[in-house]
Amino acid sequence: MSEVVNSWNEWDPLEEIIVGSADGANFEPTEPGNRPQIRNAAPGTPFPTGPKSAEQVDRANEELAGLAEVLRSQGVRVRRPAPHDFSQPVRTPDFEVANQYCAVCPRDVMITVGNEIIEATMSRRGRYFEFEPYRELVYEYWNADPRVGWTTAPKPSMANKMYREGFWDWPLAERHARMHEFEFCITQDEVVFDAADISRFGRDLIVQESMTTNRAGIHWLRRHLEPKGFRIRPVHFPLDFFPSHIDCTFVPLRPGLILTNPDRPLREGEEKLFLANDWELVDVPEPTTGNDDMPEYCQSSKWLSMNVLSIGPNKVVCEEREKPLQDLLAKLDFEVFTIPFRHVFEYGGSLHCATWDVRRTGTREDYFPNSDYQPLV
Ligand code: DAV
Repeated sequence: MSEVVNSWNEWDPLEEIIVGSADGANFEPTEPGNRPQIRNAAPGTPFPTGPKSAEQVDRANEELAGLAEVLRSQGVRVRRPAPHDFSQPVRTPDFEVANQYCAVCPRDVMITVGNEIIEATMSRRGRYFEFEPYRELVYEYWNADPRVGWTTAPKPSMANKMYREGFWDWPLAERHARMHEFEFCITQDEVVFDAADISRFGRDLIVQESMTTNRAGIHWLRRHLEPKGFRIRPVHFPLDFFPSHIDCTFVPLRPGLILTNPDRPLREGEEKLFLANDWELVDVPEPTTGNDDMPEYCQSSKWLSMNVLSIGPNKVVCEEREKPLQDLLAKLDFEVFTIPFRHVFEYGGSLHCATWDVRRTGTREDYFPNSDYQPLV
């Protein structure tokens, strides 16, 4: 029997995946790690709190069901998170937050690394317990196959001292001056990472330093995964002043091909590893919708356009309005499936974010044979 949990990269033929759900979703709370803002609203306009409206939830759920449908039509087994009441507050000895967020973006929380499921530490208070809607599935996989590994990364305190709250008020000039320091709203004292800052390439995990993943988080990943034969390679995108999650910036689609974001080049020198191993970096076209025209509660950038999902090394799902990107993908020999997905944007992501793949056909390959890597031990 093949492994119940088996996914080594972002592009191998997809067999089983979790598609998020907007049921019970709430507005993300304002907290030291997050300052959500209504787009184009007057400064100081408060961001809504509490549950999202039934219409908002239904519209997103309809699009998520559309994604599930396309995946099923391609022979993929689709699973969904368990219902969860995100209007519950969270109170720990270190913090209190009035409500939680949603289960639309499992990608941010859960990651499959080969035959192991890892639950990320998370970086925001409203998402502290976001693993809960996935636990039933995790138990199912874990019970079904003794080869399934299951790790929960250490929970950070998320106390005030974990955050640098001044970050949100830095003027642009200061951001620019600090852009090479990679210091954002979280400090370096505790282990912090969101799963979506990681991109899987077989033996290698490419991890972005960001507002949601710090150097201690990357160090924990190294200590945990290097003994299992993985290499953890941090990357940086200095022109992204609010980096969070790598999948709108650097998106591998098959061996040798990575979609890149023309506004967010890699730190100088970091491209060498990819070029030396025959990876082509291809800039995506300008998104069809500018930042000012994104949905009003959406906290992500226009680059959700490139948040595509691979069904296999020659099949991708792309948002229906992103015609220029669809054309590029077709030119690169992909079969492109298109679906509407814009009502999902206000829940933190697009097609890749809203999923968590647990099984793809394939094994662990070395896509970077040409590199020197110094493990910690
Ligand atoms: O570019 O706004 C959004 C990714 C959210 N999961 C961006 C990143």
